[in-house]
Formats: sequence, structure tokens, C-alpha cells
Amino acid sequence: MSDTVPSRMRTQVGIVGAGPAGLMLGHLLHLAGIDSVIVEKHSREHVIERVRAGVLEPGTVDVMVGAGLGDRLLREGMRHGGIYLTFLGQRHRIDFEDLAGASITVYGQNEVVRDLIAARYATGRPLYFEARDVLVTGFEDAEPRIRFHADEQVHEIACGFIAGCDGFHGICRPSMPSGSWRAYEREYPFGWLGILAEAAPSSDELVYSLNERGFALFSMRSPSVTRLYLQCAPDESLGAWPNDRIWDELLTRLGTADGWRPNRGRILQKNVTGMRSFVAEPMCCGRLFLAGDAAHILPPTGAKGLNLAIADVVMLSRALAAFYRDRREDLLDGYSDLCLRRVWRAQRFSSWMTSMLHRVPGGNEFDYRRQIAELDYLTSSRAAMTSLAENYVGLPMEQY
Ligand code: RFL
Ligand code: PHB
Repeated sequence: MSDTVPSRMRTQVGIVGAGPAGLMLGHLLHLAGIDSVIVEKHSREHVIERVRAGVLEPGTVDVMVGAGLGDRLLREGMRHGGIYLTFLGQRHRIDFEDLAGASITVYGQNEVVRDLIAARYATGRPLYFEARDVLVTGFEDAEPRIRFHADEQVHEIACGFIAGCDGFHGICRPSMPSGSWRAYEREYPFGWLGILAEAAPSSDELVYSLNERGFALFSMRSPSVTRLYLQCAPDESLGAWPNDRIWDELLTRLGTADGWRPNRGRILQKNVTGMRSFVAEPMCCGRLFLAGDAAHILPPTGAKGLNLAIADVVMLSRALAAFYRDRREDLLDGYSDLCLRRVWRAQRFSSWMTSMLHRVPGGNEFDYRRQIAELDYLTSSRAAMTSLAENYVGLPMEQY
């Protein structure tokens, strides 16, 4: 790679990563008349087919619609006015519309990404998939560059700024010199085994359940596809989970005394995810700005990761637009602090939901009884339910 002559390009913003953060940033910058190049390590198919988040806050839906990307989302997204919490075999509804005046939308992250890639292609602006050996340099000295290998060629992009949207395992955050930032981190002693099943959802809304045997979650992707999760060990082997065992466990943990249970169906996909809370502060170094999972990750119990990624890039696109339009640097200077306030509120909410709804392996009965008491209080106090509803539907984009 080093002995070939690189193809050289110049752009205002070089974006590393074509997940929701990178693609949405590219689109918002395009709408503001700012050019960008997006560089992604995986193939287009891999990026679209990765099954991850499902819940969009109303603020995220507004961003998609405002950016002209709402057609399919408004047609196919499923609006949910609340969620259920199950414990001791009873389901309790939390009514978001009544308590917080808002609803959430279930629309798979892969559909969001599919819409964003189509929008990027429609602009004709560059998007490289399957980029190898991606390197970011020079961002501390006002000469940011992205170098990578794709299509049998070495490419070097001189950028005004670099946006590190390359997820938790990306290269941008580790490229920031140690000492210039700090990590706040917590690991959890459990993970989630997730399945996608060819089965009509048997509830119109999500069901989060705490059972003696651990946490389980009922969600969906479409009128014919159910998404389900089970608490498991962080390094659980899928080999130990034949399909019948998965269904037995899901039905035991989610089924309620009134006879409600998820419908069974062919399992289309299974995976195990560990859980971690992580925040990098500050979310920038010189002319490199981190956004989304590259800067912070949360346990998925609060359904916040994708929504935070979108909020970050809304703020970053505004700050970059103020720079290129009016030569104003104050929004770039304030970017990290502005985002971190929302990030920490989401971290608080996600770790609270996680500790309320999971059983700590080897934990004692005292904890389980305390968790049941917490759920009992939560589902019988309007004040407590309002707090959950407000946090679940998320802060408006304008409010921090
Ligand atoms: P992504 O989606 O990880 O995208 C980063 C992209 O960068 C690429 N990349 C590189 N590209 C170039 N060079 C390199 N060196 C690179 N290294 C990596 C990667 O290939 C990838 O394409 O980060 P982004 O854009 O910040 O988006 C964040 C979200 O994906 C994430 O927060 C959510 O999926 C989290 N999450 C949920 N969030 C919600 O808001 N609501 C939910 O309901 C929800 N459920 C979930 C979730 C995450 C889950 N898992 C699997 C962790 C449920 C689960 C099970
Ligand atoms: C999902 O549908 O994948 C989902 C829903 C809610 C969560 C996490 C994941 O908290």
C-alpha cells in the first residue's frame, strides 16, 4: 500500500464510519451546503443488515422527517403510545402519551441506515465502503487527513475537519493522544441474547420483564417479525442455546398470569451482546470531533444509543455550518459540553433501567425483593411513571 501513489482529494468534512451517526451527519451537512466524504470499513450489505436498535424517540423522528427522510418511516414505522413492565407475572402499562404527551416509533436501525444510504447516493457525494487500514492524522495541527485503501488504491483526503463516527471499536477515539481525554466506564456482569423471529407480535407495545430467572424483552420489527431478548452471561455461547431452550426461557420470563405470551415462530437470527456504559470526555481533540458510539455507549435497556448518535450529529452539523457560513467557532468549542449533558442524562436513565430489571448473577434475594418493590412503586405512582415516560421519550432536540 505504501509504494503506490495515493489518489488525493479535499473535502470540508471527512467522516469515518457509515452507521447512523456518520450517514446522518453527511446528509445534514449536504443540506447545509457543506461537502463531505464518508469512509466505511464494512460492505454496504453488512452495514444495512446488522440488526441493532429499534426504538426512535420523537426527536429522532423529527430529525428524519425534517431532513426529508421521513416517507418510509412515517408509513412503516410503528407508533407506540407506551410500554409494559412485567413482574410477578403481571403486566403494567406506562402510558407515554398521557404522562409525557409523546410516543415512540419502532423502526429498525437497519431501515434507518437503508434510507440514509439511499439519500447519500441521491446526492452523488462520495461514500466508500470496504475501506481498509483507515488512518486519521494531523487533526491537532489544523491539517486533518484521512488515509485508507479501497478499490485497489490508496486514498488520502485533506479535510477541514474529521468526524469520528466509527462506533465503539473504531480508530478515531484511540487516535486522540492519551492525556487529551479521559474514559468513564462500567461493565455489567450480563449480556443479552437476541433473536429475530418470524412471528406476528402478540402485543402492540414493548414488554420489559423482570423474572426470577432474569430479564427478558419483547419487541418487534414489523407486523410479521418479533424481536426478543433474554438476559444471559456476557460471554454466553450460542451453542448452549438450541431454539427450544430459547423459546422455553422466553415464554417463562415473559408470560403473564392473564395468559399473554409472545407468539413462537421460525428463528431468523440470533446473537449475543455484552453490556457496557462508556463516556469519552471531551468528545473532541483539535479538529477531530467524535459522535455516537465512538464517544459513548450505554446498556440497551433504555433504548438510547441510536437516539444519542442522532442528537450528537444534529449539534455537530449546526456547529460546522456556523463555522463555514459565519466563521464562528463558538459552537464547535461548545460541542462536547452540550452533547455530554444529554449523554449523562441518558447514562443515568439507562443504568437505572438496567439495574432495576436485571438479576445480578450471584446476587442475593434482598436485591430481587428491592427490585420488585421498586417496580411496585413505579407502576403505582403517577410521579414515578411520569419520570420514566419523560426519560424514555427523550429530551427535545432543543433542550439540554
Ligand atoms: P455504529 O452503528 O456502530 O456505526 C459505526 C460505523 O463505523 C464503522 N467503522 C469504521 N469505518 C471506517 N474505519 C474504521 N476503522 C471503522 N471502524 C468502524 C462500522 O463498521 C460502522 O458501520 O455507530 P453509530 O453510527 O454511532 O450508531 C450508534 C448505534 O448503532 C447504537 O448506539 C445503537 O444500535 C444502540 N442500540 C439501541 N439504540 C437505540 O437508540 N434504541 C434501541 O432500541 C437500541 N437497541 C442497541 C439496541 C444496540 C444493541 N447492540 C447490538 C449493541 C439493541 C442492541 C442489541
Ligand atoms: C429493539 O427493538 O431492538 C429494542 C427495543 C428496546 C430496547 C432495546 C432494543 O430497550
